[in-house]
Amino acid sequence: MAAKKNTKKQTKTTQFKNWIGGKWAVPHTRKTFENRNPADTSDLVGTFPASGPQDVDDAVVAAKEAFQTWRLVPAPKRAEILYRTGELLAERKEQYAHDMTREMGKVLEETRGDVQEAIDTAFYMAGEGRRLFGHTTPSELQSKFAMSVRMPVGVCGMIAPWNFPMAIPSWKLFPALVCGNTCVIKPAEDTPLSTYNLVQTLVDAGLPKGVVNIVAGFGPDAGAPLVEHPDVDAISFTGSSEVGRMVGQTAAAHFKPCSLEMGGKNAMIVMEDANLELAVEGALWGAFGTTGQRCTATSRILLHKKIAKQFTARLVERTEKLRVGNGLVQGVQVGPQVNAQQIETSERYVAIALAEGANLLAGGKRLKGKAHAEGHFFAPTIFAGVKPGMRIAQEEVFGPVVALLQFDSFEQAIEIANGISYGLSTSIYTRDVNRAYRAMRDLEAGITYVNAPTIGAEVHLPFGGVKQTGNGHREGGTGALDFYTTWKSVYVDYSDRLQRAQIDTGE
Ligand code: UN1
Repeated sequence: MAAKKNTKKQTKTTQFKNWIGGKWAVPHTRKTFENRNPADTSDLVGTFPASGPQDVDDAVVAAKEAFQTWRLVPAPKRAEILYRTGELLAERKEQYAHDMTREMGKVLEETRGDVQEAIDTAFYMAGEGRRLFGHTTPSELQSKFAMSVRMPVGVCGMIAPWNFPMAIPSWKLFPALVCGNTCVIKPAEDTPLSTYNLVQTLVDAGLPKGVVNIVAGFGPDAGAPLVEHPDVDAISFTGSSEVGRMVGQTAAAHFKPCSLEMGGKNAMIVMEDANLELAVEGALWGAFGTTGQRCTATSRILLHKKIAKQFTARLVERTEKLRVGNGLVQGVQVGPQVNAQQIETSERYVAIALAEGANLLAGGKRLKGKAHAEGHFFAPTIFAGVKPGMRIAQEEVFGPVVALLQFDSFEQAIEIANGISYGLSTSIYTRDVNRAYRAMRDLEAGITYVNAPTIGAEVHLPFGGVKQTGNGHREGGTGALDFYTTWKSVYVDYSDRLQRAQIDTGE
């Protein structure tokens, strides 16, 4: 990948190989899979290796070897490569956004935002190269110095999702790299090109060979061997709770640090004193932005009964006007779902909600017709009359489907918002400062927004959730550094005599 010529060839032929030890590697399996445009499935974006355990092993061997030199590169120097990566990504933003819309579907404005999130992460983590703070603290003994320092973990295995194809790999790779780790990343099978683009940029910015390796493929054949590999020292996974549970259990059996970021069923509370127009705008963006395919998507809207009717009418009216189509076309606001399986999930939940007695107010079906014939398009869908216990109010759909519920009091709203197994993002629209602060305190979630929808996290703050959304780790912010480093406590005794802690207390 280091040579630009090589890259061009890769792009033109659209046949990608694995990237291992600074070289393109044909998979041992000799198998490939296709990456197709979800807005037009006749458009083949590229073919990628369907790797197996041997490919994973090659990548881990390369990463393990590279770790011995990369860990010794001073952190500010490692950071300079990230800084340069940020600059190059900014230059390539338009091309990479275009590639991403083509493979993932979300509209160009949003894929630009996705690349921007990687740029932000690059600059933020580059800054960390001159911090990575530990602590110094007085020793209890004389002439003894005590400090704690951050050490890299080693080889980090990463399994990325398809909904933020560049941002989320950057949340994993950049902090890991600045801390001195080496990486093997398995991109999502729906959106591998954006990971290749990201790693290409790191390489062009001067990343030494073997420091980041890509093994493309499917979960059972490429993901599982990565999690199980004895020389992989930590695992970072973003995806479904179902797969996350398997990843976590496997990692636990090997006593491996493992960061899991999984589902959400994120509630927006709209109080009776809210700016309703603002809340409707927020709901549209939170529920149907990224076609509802965000872990932070607004999938439940809790309405105070005094404003429910008015809000609902306005939301339905605005939803029906949304332009759904190919994200590369100017004016389109909602792209396709990423693949056939996701659209089937949306259909399944529409059937479930109807059977549970919810009222379908908008959408509820696939979009056909000329503009939508070749892609996975689903109409933005609203259910009203939803009760807190219904499956449509409890389970993650990961599509453009939102459930409206009603409440009588602030206390009841908090109870409904918290009455789920997930705890990623939450939001409240109100002009009452006391309620806003109580919501910040009482909503059980890793993220709470006031007068904004449940989406829109910034990279320098911790990202992640409580309950079944995660297992306690955070991406973004300094939380990421905590995952990608391990603490070492160092004691330096300059007294020239044996001093015994807890014993030679000087009494
Ligand atoms: C996700 O929801 O899967 O906070 C990631 C946001 C984005 C990242 C979302 N910055 O909406």
